[in-house]
Amino acid sequence: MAARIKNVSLLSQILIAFILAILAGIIFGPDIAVIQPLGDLFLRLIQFIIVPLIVSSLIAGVASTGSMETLGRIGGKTILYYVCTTFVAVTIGLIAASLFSPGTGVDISTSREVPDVTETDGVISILLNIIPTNPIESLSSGDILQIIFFAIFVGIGITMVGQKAEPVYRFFDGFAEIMYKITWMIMKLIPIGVFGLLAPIIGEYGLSVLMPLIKLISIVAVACIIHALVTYSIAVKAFANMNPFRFFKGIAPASLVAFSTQSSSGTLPVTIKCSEDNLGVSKKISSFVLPLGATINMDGTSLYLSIAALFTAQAYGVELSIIQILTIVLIGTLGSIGTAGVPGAGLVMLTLVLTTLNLPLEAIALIAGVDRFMDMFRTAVNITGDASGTVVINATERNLDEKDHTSDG
Ligand code: DAS
Repeated sequence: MAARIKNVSLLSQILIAFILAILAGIIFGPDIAVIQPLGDLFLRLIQFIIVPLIVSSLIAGVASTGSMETLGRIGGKTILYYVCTTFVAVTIGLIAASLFSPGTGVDISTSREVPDVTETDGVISILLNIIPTNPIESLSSGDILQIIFFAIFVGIGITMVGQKAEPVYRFFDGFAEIMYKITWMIMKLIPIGVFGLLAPIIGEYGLSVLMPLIKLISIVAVACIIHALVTYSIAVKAFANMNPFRFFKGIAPASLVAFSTQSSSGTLPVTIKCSEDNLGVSKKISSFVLPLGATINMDGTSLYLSIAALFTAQAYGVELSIIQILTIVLIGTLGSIGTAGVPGAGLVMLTLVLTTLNLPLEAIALIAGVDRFMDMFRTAVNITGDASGTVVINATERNLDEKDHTSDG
C-alpha cells in the first residue's frame, strides 16, 4: 500500500510539473530555455541505463521462459497483438483524416524546400538492418533494434543450452535487478525531467506556430486519444479483466515521460517499472514484451503516418485510389515497425510513406515545424500500447499457468 501511495504522489508530482512546464513556456517564451540542462540531465540519466537495462532484462526475460515452446507462444502472441492494434490505429487515422480533411485549404505556398530529414532506406533494408553484423559495435553505438535482436538470440541460446548456461542466466538476471533498482532511483527525478524538457519546447515554439496546422495537430491528438481509450480499454478488459481506469492510472507516469521526451526507447525503463509495480506484470513478460514493443510497436506513429499521408493528398489536391489507401494501411503498419524509438523518427518515416505513394515530399516542410507536438501524442500512445500488450500477454500466460497447475493438481 505504501508503494502505491508513493506512486500516486509521483504521478501527481509529474502532472503538476507538466502543467507548470506549459505555463512557464507560455509566460517566459524562449527565455525558459535556461532550464534546458534540467531536461538534458534527466534524458542523459535515462539514456545511461537503456542499453544495460535492455540487454540484461531481455536476456534474462527470454531465458526465464524456460522452453522454446513457451518462448514461441509468447513471441507469437506479442507480434499478433501488436500487429492487430497497429492495424486498428492506421484505420482510425484514415477515418479521422477522411472525415475532417486536415489538408483541405492549407496554404501550401508557405512550404519551403524539404528539410534535411535523413533519407530512409526501403522497408526491406530497414528490417534486414535489425540483424547486427557486430553485436559489440551495436552495444557501443546503442543501436536498439540490433541490441534487441542480439539479446533475444542470447536468451534463446541459454534456453537451448540449459544447465551449462545457468551461470550466464544468473549473471544477467542479477544484473537486470541492479538496473531495475537504478531505474527506480532515476524515476524519482521524472517531475524535474518533464519540466526541464517540456517548458523549453513550449517556450521555443509558442502556441502561434501551431495555428496554421492546428487542425492537423488536433486531429492527430484526438485520434491518438480515441485509439488509446477505446482500443486499450477493450483489450485490457477483455483479455486481462483489468479495469481500464487502473490501467491508464498505472501507466500514466510512463505515458507522461514519453510525451515529454518523445522517445519510446528513452521511456522504456519507466514503462517496465510502471508495468511491474502498478499493473502487476511479471518480470518474465515485461522484460521480453516491452523492449520488443518499444521498437516494433508504434500505434501512435502508424496513426500519424496515415493522417499525414491523407493531409498531403488533400493539401496538394491529389485524389487517392483505393489501392493507394490500402497501401497506406500496409506502409503505415510496416513503417511504424521500422521507426526508431527516438524523437522525430516518425517524420523521417513519413518520407518513405510519401515516396511510396508518389505524394509531394514538400509536405514534409509544412509538417516539420509542428511535428514535435504531434510526436508528443504519438510517442505517449506508442508506449501505452506496448504496456497494454504486456498486460494482455501477462494475463493469458498466467491463465495458462493456472490451467497447468489445475490439471497437474
Ligand atoms: N518519437 C518516436 C518514439 O519514440 C515516435 C515517432 O517519432 O513517431 O516512439
